[in-house]
Amino acid sequence: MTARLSLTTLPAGQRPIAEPDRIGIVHLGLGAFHRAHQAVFTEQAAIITGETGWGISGVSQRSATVREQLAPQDGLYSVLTRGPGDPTVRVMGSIREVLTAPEDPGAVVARIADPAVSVVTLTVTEKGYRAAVQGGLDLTDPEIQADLAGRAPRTVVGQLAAGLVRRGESGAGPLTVLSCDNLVANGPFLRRLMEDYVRALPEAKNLIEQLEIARFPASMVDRIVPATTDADREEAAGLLGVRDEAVVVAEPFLQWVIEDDFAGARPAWDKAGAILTGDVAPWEQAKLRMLNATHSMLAYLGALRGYETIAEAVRDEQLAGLANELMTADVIPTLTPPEGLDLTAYGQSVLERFANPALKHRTAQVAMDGSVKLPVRLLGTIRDRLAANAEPRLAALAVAAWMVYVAGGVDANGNPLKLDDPQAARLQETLADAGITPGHRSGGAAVQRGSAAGSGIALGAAPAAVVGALLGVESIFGEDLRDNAVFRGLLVDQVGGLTE
Ligand code: CS2
Repeated sequence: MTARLSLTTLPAGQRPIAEPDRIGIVHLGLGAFHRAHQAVFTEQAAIITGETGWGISGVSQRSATVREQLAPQDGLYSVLTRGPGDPTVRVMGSIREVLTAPEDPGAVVARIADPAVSVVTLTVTEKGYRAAVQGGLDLTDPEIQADLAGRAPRTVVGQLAAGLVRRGESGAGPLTVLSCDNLVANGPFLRRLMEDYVRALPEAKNLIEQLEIARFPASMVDRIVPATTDADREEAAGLLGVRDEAVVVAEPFLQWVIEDDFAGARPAWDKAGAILTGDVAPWEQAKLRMLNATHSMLAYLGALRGYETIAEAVRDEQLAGLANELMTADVIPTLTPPEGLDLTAYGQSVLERFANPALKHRTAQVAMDGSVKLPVRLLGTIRDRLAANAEPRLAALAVAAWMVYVAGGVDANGNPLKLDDPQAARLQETLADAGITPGHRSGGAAVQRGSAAGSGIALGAAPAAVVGALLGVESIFGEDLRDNAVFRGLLVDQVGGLTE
């Protein structure tokens, strides 16, 4: 049997790895993305500078799986990079501790309060912030309420608030809280959620000033990191000569733009290629509205056509054309380009990255959590275009594709499409109330992959009824879009075009 990756079995060819002797960073949300992104920048910075104080304490917010993968490996794992040539593999040593929040919430708070820690980074996904549609904290969320009632905190805002309070009490010093999720103005957004949380605590008055010891810079992160499969683990084992249960897969490209607003010390991420800047907003808008929006569009349109991966979807010329038109016609007019970035060329590079056939990024993975992704990726563009009296047809098509995905529940070949979304129950109830039941195909022959015609999916209701039901979900669309006749008309046309 092949030995498991660890400090003792680490193959000679896999050094150097960073071998920090202290923990200086806490990371909330120890998924594949962090291991292929911020941890890689941290690793590279440590190797370049020789600094040994930036070990990472990674916090898994849900299951113990990540700890079970990493702990027996002394925190080591590898990144399997899949580009045009042969895949390459590299072992990382920056993660020094793995905590599982539900099992040991006290340890998480203690780590955030540790005076040796000066940075907390987060990748907890859109839904992990538990925000309400207006942008503030969702104080009706039962988990938020349970944290506010005083249990050992399990939510991200609860963990951060408890950690900051303890830092204030013990004089542990300032802290930078760096959100790395795909959200608009993620830093200020998180700061606002923290304020809402602290204000709702019984002892609010004394606590609000504790927030002042923290900074919440914004950041834009970019790297395509599909979920790891057993085949990836086999391949990594072949390349490494030892078995790595925690391997992550990524494309060669990686980018990190960070607002230069730190409360205290930080790793030399800039030496590892991160861009430190006074204004992240133009980068973040370009990335969310171009890359993430076309990703979602391709995920829904691709899944409806029966494509399993994003690469297959973008190799369909018609879908690639639609993604390109979304960027050029609807998105670019809403953007101010970051200095030195040609938006048209950026759009092309995004589609080329999606076409990477080695990545096998599943459409179903990108299609997840649409109710929290659409507002960030597409609805800002739609609002801006409507305000300019323009008709965002392509952005409406992407939203319509999501509607058909949710309301139809099957692809063009009759295979079920899974609705994996924090608001799944609510969406299904809304549809049921309107008499729409998912899971239909019209009787005709299975549609050929890549066919230009309608998908053959029957919604069991008129397009206007489906649009009416889903557009009424205020937590996604707000009142403004729900009541916008132009947008509604575009959606009805596009849903009609996508069905039958
Ligand atoms: C994707 C992103 O899963 C998704 O929704 O759009 O995770 C995307 O791969 C990254 O943002 C790329 O940086």
